[in-house]
Amino acid sequence: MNDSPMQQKVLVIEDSPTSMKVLCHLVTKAGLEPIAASTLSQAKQIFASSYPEEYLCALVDYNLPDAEDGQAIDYAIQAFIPTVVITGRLDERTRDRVLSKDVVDYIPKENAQVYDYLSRLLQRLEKNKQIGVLVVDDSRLTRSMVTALLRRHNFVTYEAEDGLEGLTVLRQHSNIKLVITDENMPNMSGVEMVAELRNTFSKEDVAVIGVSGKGSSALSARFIKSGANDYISKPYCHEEFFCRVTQNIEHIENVAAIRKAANTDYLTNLPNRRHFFTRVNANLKMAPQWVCFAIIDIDNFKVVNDTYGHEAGDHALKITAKILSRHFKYHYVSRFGGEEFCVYLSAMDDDSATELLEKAREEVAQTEMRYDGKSFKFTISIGASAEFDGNAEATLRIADKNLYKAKQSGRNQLVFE
Ligand code: GH3
Ligand code: MG
Repeated sequence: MNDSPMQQKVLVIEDSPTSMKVLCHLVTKAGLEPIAASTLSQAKQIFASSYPEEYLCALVDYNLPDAEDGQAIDYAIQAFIPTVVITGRLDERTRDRVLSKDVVDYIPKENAQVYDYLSRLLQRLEKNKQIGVLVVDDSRLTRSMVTALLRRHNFVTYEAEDGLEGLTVLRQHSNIKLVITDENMPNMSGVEMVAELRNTFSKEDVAVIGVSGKGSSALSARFIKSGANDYISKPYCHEEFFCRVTQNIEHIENVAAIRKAANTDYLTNLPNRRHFFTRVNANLKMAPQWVCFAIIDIDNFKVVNDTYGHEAGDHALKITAKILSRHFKYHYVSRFGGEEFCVYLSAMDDDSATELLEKAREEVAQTEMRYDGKSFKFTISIGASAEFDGNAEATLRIADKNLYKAKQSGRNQLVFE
């Protein structure tokens, strides 16, 4: 595993002060710590007093005063640091020489765009530490070659020697987001494995890249038709391999981000009403013995907005959401809209639910909200109901009536009947 939390530093070996400044700025912007060296010997000195595990990667200039022909690159690679080469030289010979080494990537100092590319690459290397990639191939040599390539980009790697073992490993590790598979293997082929895993994992949850031999376009199509996201033909160059890997990982991440945005309330980060019901309905399918819905509404919230401003109101909503999340961490809590929240409780009883709801109410009432140098307090009213006959909407209507009663009887109270 290569997901050490220590990997926060980036070794920058660069002799041009201007480039060094830009690179260090990019590294800092990515939330990482740049360690600067302007010569190879300085880099060696720095390195002698630290551990390779502390480094996320190294950004290395091809040409340095004491290493004019890429020797610093070899040094960084031998020190087991993922190495990104930065160079002003654009000739074909230099490019081929750099790419023949075990580098992560090669970035010519052509224009400002390349710095944007580098900035994304740094973020990618950081994110990859959390992403598992499974390599399925019956050849041990191929497996170790591919996993070595992936580890160079900080991925967490897993191996399986046929489709059956691939399925087992995939089910054991939820961090696996990409499977790279060969076709011809004993017990279960690559195509069979893809078809099988699609019964459980969608294309948006786990991407699959099928590897097909030279000239076998029929196999590429079979992979895609059986549920693979992509394919790559042998022999492939490392650059193409990483382009495909990154593209597929980014697709998975983009879908996950869209899903999260669609399910989350933008202000409080709580699940929204739609997502709340998706989760509640999934839980109700398991036919729990006892369930309760509670609607929580902030008292006189209009006064908070009118007195302290809308932004202070937003801040108070976020704090309230945090308090509720903490109290109901083993249950489902959501922002229904405005200053109204809803909680779904199950596997409890009336007494323990009352105690839990009362504690949340008390904590909100006692919390001093601070915003922009001002400080204020407010309370919440709660209407709850555990009368459930299979229709959640009906239970919510009773909870809402109870909330109305709580408001009528002076607010800052729970009505649960
Ligand atoms: P009650 O105790 O009867 O619930 O009184 P209330 O003032 O809380 O209720 P009312 O429905 O009169 O007002 C709700 C206020 O909540 C008005 C609205 O501007 C405010 N509000 C709703 N959503 C937001 C939000 O996202 N941010 C802020 N700052 N205020 C919001
Ligand atoms: Mg209110």
